[in-house]
Formats: sequence, C-alpha cells, structure tokens
Amino acid sequence: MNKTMDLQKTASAVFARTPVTDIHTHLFDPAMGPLLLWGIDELLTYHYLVAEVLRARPELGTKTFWAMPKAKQADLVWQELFVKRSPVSEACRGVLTVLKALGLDAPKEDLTKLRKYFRAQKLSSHVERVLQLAGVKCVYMTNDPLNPSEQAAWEKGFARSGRFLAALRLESAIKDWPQGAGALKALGYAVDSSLSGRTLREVRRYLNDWVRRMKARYLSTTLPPEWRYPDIHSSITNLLVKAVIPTARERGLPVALMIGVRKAVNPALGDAGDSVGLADLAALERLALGFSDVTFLVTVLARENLHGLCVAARKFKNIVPFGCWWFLNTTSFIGEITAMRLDLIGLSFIPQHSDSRVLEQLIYKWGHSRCVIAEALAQKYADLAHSAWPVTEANIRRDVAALFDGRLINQRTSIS
Ligand code: FIX
Ligand code: ZN
Repeated sequence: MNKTMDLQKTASAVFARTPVTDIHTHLFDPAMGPLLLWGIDELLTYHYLVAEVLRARPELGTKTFWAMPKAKQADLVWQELFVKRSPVSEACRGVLTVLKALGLDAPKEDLTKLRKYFRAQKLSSHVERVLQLAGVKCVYMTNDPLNPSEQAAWEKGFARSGRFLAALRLESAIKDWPQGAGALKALGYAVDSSLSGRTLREVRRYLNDWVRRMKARYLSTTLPPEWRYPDIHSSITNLLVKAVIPTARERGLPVALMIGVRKAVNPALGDAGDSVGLADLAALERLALGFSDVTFLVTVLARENLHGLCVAARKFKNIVPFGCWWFLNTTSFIGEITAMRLDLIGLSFIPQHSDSRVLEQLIYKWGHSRCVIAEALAQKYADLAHSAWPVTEANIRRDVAALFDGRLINQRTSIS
C-alpha cells in the first residue's frame, strides 16, 4: 500500500473515531416535541428532494404537490427519484446511506415497512443511536424565539439535552426592519419602526434576554449577496453594527454570518425556493477590521466566494470560515473546499456543518463528508511525508480534534 493510501486509512480511522461538534443544524432538542423532524416521510420530503421531484415531474403543479398529504409527497419522491430513476443526487444517495446505517433494506416499491420501523422507534433511544451512528457529539440548533411554535416550547419550558446547544437566529428580528418590530413588541420590547436609540436598546435587551434564556453560544444571520458594510441606508447593517455585534462583544460570543443567499427566487417552492448570489467579501473584511475583537464564523453560498473567504481569513484572524453550505455540501465540492482551506489557512477553520433538518440526515451528511475530508487531509499528510516530515497517528488525532471539536467557536480574539 502506498504512503498516501496508508495515511488515508489512518486519517479515516481517526476521523471515524472522533465525535464531531456540528455547529449549524435545523434540528431541535427532542424535548421540544414536534419541532424535531425525523423518520422516512420527513427524510423524503426534505426540501432538497422536493426541488428534485418537481424537476422529475415538470407537468405537476407545485400547488398540487403541496396539497398532497406528506406521506403521499414521500411516496411520489420515492417512486420518481428512487424507483423510476437511479438516486444519484447527493440528497437521494443520502437517504440510502441512512437506511443502510440503520440496517434497513431500501424497498423496491412502497414505504409501508419503513414507516412501520420508524413508528416503532422510541425517540430518545433513536436520537442517541443516530448521534452515535453519525459520530456526532453535539449539534447546534437554529433557534428563533419569534417563531411562534418555537416560542411556545420555550414558554412551556423543557429539560435541556446537553447534546442540543442553542444558537440565536436573527433574521425574523433584524431583516427588512421594521418587519420584525411587531413580533418584538408582542414579546414586550418597546421598539418602534425607526431605528431610534430606544429601539436599538430594546433590540439589545431582546438579544440579551434570549441569549441568557437559551444559553445561546452564538448569534447568527444570513446576509444577501448585495449586503454591504458600511451602509448607512441598510437596516440590517445598522442593527448588526449597533445591536448585534455590541451584544456579542459584551457577552464574548461569536457572530455567525452566512452570506450569499437570495431568498425565495421561486416562492412556490417554499424552503426549496432560495438561490445563490455572488457576495462582495470586501464588506466582510471591513466589518472584521472594524470589530477586530469579535469572532465572525463565516460561510458562503457561492462557490466563487470560497477562495475570497480563505484570503479574507488570512487577513483577519477573527474570521473563521466554516462548513460547505447548502449547494456546496456535495461530495464533489467538499474535497475541493477542504483542500483549498488546508492550503491557505492550515487547520484554522471548521471544515463542515451538516445543516440537517431531519434527525437521521446527520448520518449521511457526516458520513459523506468524513470520506471526502479524510481524503483531503490524507493528501496533505502524504505531502508532508514526502517532505520528510514525520506524520504520526497521534498528530492526526490532535489535528482532527482541533478541526471538529468546536473550539474555534469559543476562540478569543485580541483587539489588534
Ligand atoms: O439559512 C439557513 O440556515 C440555510 O441553511 C437554510 O435556510 C437552508 O434551507 C438549508 O437548510 C440548507 O441546507
Ligand atoms: Zn441552515
């Protein structure tokens, strides 16, 4: 076996044994009830597969599709993308990876047996089994107190699982101001439609109250490709700069910026209707320069922005690139992205997050990523060995832990 293959085997073995911190998902603590999606019908109606099934059946109206009960939508996805065609897409193959890991045969035709299996699962033990199969130590949720169903869960209260950490998601409060003003007022925050001093103080009170209540570990928002900084005319920039970042700074929390999404380009597709746009990362560089003691966890949606993000991270130590987001979370891109980051910023980034919306997706999103990331790492170790640098398994274990244990979320950054 050649050196690279040997190192590949070691890197894969080490990686397989290293439980990861998943820094961004749409999963919820099982104690939050139906907010946590799981099971075969949720897996098959994942918005990635909705987009794909509507392409397989262009004559089917989206209204007709959405009017179908979820089980019927899942049946249609299975028939069109798995029975009538080879399930070659990342999201299709992911369902098969999940079934195989759970020891389930992929049905030739209908989903009855699979539904029976999932119905028979006790959620708490199923969650533990999925986390174990996925090699995931803990996941960060996407928490939005202004979302009525989530608000009800927090109002009711629940015993927190240590495996589901909180992250305070901001768009519903700060995007397109004063769109969020009503919901904030309903929660008792005396904001008005202008971005007056009082409004900014009340938004900061909202942020502080809910960071405390959720024990949120970071604040996060998406930003559209046209986002600019500075931009005195932009409400989201003003709220970021005058409320979000000061709150993050005072609490020693990072701010996650997910840049480049164009929301609802095809509204009829629901969650599947968002698209991608090229962002101007000079805005991010100016923000990182202006707030050099605040850590920005950053992911981008346009492939063309990935290189610029690595260069920005070289200029500003308070920019921590993370993940292969959404349309970049495919085995064809993860390898390219990881190799680029290793080349340009060494081990000072967070290679992946799953963005799982359905519990069992953790198994495939991490399963597929581990193979490709281990390959990229092994190649670097082979390059080191070629340069007569001794690569030991202990070093590989140290490096993989640094990349995946979430420590970069809590890094402290000096002001200069
Ligand atoms: O904004 C986000 O958190 C995105 O990840 C989601 O809106 C998106 O729908 C998704 O789940 C991508 O994987
Ligand atoms: Zn997400």
